[in-house]
Formats: sequence, C-alpha cells, structure tokens
Amino acid sequence: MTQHLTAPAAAQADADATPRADWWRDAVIYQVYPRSFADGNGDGMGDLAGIRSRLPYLRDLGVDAVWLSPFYASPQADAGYDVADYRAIDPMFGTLLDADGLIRDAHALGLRIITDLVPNHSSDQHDWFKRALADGPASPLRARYHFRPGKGESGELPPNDWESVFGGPAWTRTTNPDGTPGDWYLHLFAPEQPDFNWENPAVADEFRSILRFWLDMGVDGFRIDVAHGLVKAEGLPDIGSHDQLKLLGNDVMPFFDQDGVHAIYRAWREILDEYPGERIGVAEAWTPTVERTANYVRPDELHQAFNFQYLGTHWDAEALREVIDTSLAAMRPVDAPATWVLSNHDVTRHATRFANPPGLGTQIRTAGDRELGLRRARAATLLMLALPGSAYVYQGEELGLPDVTDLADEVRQDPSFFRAAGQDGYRDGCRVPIPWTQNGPSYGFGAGGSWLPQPDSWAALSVEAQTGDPTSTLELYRSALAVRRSHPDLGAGTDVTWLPDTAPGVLAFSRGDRGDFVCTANTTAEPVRIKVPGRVLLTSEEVVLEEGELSLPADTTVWWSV
Ligand code: TEU
Repeated sequence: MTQHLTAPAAAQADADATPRADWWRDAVIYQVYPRSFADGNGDGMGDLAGIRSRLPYLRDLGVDAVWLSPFYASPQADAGYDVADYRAIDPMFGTLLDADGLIRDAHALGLRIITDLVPNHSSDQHDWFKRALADGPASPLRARYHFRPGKGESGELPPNDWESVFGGPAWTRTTNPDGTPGDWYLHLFAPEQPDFNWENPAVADEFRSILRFWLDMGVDGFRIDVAHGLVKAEGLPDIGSHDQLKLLGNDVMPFFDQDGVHAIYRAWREILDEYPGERIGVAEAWTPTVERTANYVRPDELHQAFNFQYLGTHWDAEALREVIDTSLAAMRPVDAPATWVLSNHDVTRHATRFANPPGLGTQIRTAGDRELGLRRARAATLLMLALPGSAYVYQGEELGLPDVTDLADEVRQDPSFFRAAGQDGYRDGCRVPIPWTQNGPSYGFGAGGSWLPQPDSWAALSVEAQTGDPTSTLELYRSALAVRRSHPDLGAGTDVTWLPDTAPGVLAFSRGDRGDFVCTANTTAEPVRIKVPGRVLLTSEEVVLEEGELSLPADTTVWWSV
C-alpha cells in the first residue's frame, strides 16, 4: 500500500497562560523587528499598535514568547540600536502607554515579552553624551564614555588601531566647545553609537535602574545587545594586524569577550531573580567557541545565549551533527539550555543562505536557487524545532521569505552600507516589511506604503495566501509548533540520541526518555531509502511510504511518532 503524506492537520496550538517554572528552557521565541512587522498608523513604518493588533496571530502560530528589537527613543542611526532615552518609546513606534498595552495583551494571550537592551553604547544624542561633549575636555561626565586624546603631533591620529564593526576607525574626533579640534571617542559600531565606559559606576547604576524600569513594566526578559562588548581591556591596547572576520567574534579581542563582562551579568541576575515569574536574560554574544558562549549562561549569570555557531552552519549533515553535539556538550556543565537560531535581523535569511553555495558568510547578495533554498529552509526548521532547548524564529521565516537581494542603493538604510569595508552592510535585505494580505498598498503591512519596498512576488507569500494551504510554509510552522507543544519531550533535556546505521548525509535521532519521537533529515540532493521507524507526524515535503520503507526525498525532514 502506498500512502501520500503532507503536513497533517496537527492539534490546534493551545496557549497556556499559567506560569510555568523554567518556561524559557524549551521556549520558542519569535523575534519581532518593530519597523517591519505591522504598521498601525499607516505612515509606512511598523509600530507598537501594529504589533499589538497582530498578537493573536503569534498566539495562533504557537510561539511562547516575543522578543522585540529596540523601540526606544532614537535618532535611528542604526535602526534603533542607537538609544537616546532608554525609558521612552520613540514617537514613530508609539508611547509608553502603547508598550504597557502590548505587554498586558501579550500576557492575556499567554505570550511572554522580551525587550532588547542596548548597554554597550548609547546614541550620540543621549543626554549624557551631549552634555559630556558640551562641557568640554575636562568634564567628569566624559568618564561615562571612552574619550581619549589622539596620537600624533597635534592629536590628529586615533588613540589606537581599533576598527568599527561597520567599517572605518572605531574613533571619531570631537570638536571642543571653543571650535578647536578635541579628543576622540570610541565607537565599536557607527560614530552615532559612542561606547559606554563600564568601569564608571554611574553606567552600571544607570543600567540596573533601566532593568528595573522595564521589569516593573512587566517584561519577561531582556535580549542583551553586544553582550560580549561591554568591557574593554585595560589601556585599550592595539590589536595589530587582523582580519575583519575577527571582529565578528572569531577571536578574543581587547574589546570583545573580556572576562570582566561576567561580573555585570552576575549583578543583573540578582535583579532578575528579585522579580516573580522567571525573568530572563539572553546574551547576544559573538564568541570564538560555544564553550566561551557557555560562560555567559553559568547558573548565576544569564539564562540563554544565542547559538551563532549553529546559525553559521551550512545545510550539511556532518557539520550540523558536529555543531549540535558541541553545543549540547558546552551547555551541559553550566546547566543552561542550548539555543538554536537560523535567522535574525542582522544576517541573510536562511531561505537565501541555503539557496547559495556554502562559504559565503552571513551577508549574501545573490538570490541563488530560490526553490532549493526554501526546500532546505523548511527542512532545517523541522530539524531545529526537534532539538532540545529553546529555538528562535525571526519574523517572516514562517512565510518562507527570502532576503530581498536587489534593493536599490537609494532605499538602503543599514549604516554599514555607507561605510567602507564593514562586516555588515546588506542587512536591509532581511528587514523588508511583512506581507499580511495579497492586496493593499503594502500587502497589509499598513494602510500606507512600506519603508523598504516589498517585491511583487510577496503577495503569494502573504499570511493570507498561505493560511489554510497545507503545503504552505506558514502551515508547516503552525503544525510543527503544535506538535512541539503536544510533545513536551521535544524541547526538554540536553540530549539527542543519534540512531545507528544512518546513511551519509542523513541525520537521524530520537528524543525523549522513551525515544518515542524520531527526526530524520536528508541534507543531500538525492533521495535516500530509510526504514520507517513509526508513524509520520510531520514532513517538510511530501513523502511516499511503501511497505515499511521510505524514499526520503532530497533536502527533506520527517518527524515520526514511534
Ligand atoms: O549586533 C552586534 C554585532 O556585532 C553585529 O554587527 C553582528 O556581528 C553582525 O550584524 C552579524 O553579521 C547588534 C545588533 O543585533 C545589530 O543590529 C546592531 O547594529 C549592533 O548590535 C549595534 O548595536
């Protein structure tokens, strides 16, 4: 007998509003990029009202928590990662009242809210920085940032050889209040993002207070931006020759992954633990190895750290198995859950990464083979959601969105695009606003246009077009998240049991104490015959079962109940 199977109708996601201890250990956390999610007032820019109106969609999708990229008052030199006031909402996103309403609505729907905290640098329009500049070189307020005299005869050279992640020197020279050239200040990112000096007690005090402000507002946690960058090596030593990749965190640098950062997170953990309901901290720490990432999630530090090693792994069984094993092994001694992530607002979406050959990094400028990319992306998502720990989903990946690789230079806004030789620069491609409907000026993003143009082909990728179509990527995500909820074993624990005798290019593992869940993934371009281990729960592509055997199609993942 031959049976044709596609994504089955899985049980409806059941939002569980009751607080659960350790909720974060296996949570699926959905990243909202506020500019691009939903526009409530029709000005072409996403906002809190828009997000609020779409919370039921996220509940029905079946995620546990929502992480919001920054919505604070900001001149938007780096899309909100340049904060001018940590306790205010930027008017383009709404008001504190909107934020309060959003948090309350989310909680009522059983969704948790994680906000983005940007402690490495402020905006150059932050009050502290403006006052430090205006008060002149002798001002004690300058100790809150890194001001230094320049080198050379008249201080015309930067104080050291550090480079900005976005390209160019990491220092900008100031002009004194009397108009003469002055000291330089450090900015690891754009010149509009001066780095705080975390040796200064006022900085630490201020951030403890900011944490409490948002915890009092009811947020369930923080994603900590550039968590590896806060502490700089004493004396700000030169780095000598290096390749730009190192700035991504492939090596310990005098400005990244310094051991001193951990004292900060221990202090923050005490604050988080004062609040009821398990409030969490998530480190955005680009480190050389998963072992160094584990330092951020020791029992008295943060709860989770992004697994960028996983994000950087190509669709290849051997490489995936290795990164899964090393990630789980690194987290076990510190008793933290592993995390898994395929896309975010800083990297080319995985549907486009996997459409291109491996080895191009995380900023890709070519569309590649779209069909192949989507097929692999769907398979990669089922693999990710079967792993123990917590998984991150970036808005739009549930629609199978590709990166927009052909944006005209005139519409680009990524600050790195405008600076020579930065490691980023093409991040706008993953930031194009979400299509909700098949028609309308911005495909239902809002009543007006959208701040980055959406391709016409996105009508067919809209939420409306995909809803109810069992072959759509959206329904695949909905089914996968519903299965994950009804099988708590999937996210639990820190182990996968690899199954023996697996063909090359295929990943096969069981989960749970009883091993009654199996995931098989074929990462090769050819079908592979496998023995049927049980009943099909979910597949990323249509499969055909024959008498206890299955020809597992190319680039396909299957979930089984055993
Ligand atoms: O990113 C930190 C960071 O180091 C990025 O430059 C990252 O290495 C790169 O994008 C990967 O290709 C955070 C935010 O996520 C990013 O959006 C900000 O621009 C940056 O911090 C500065 O705040």
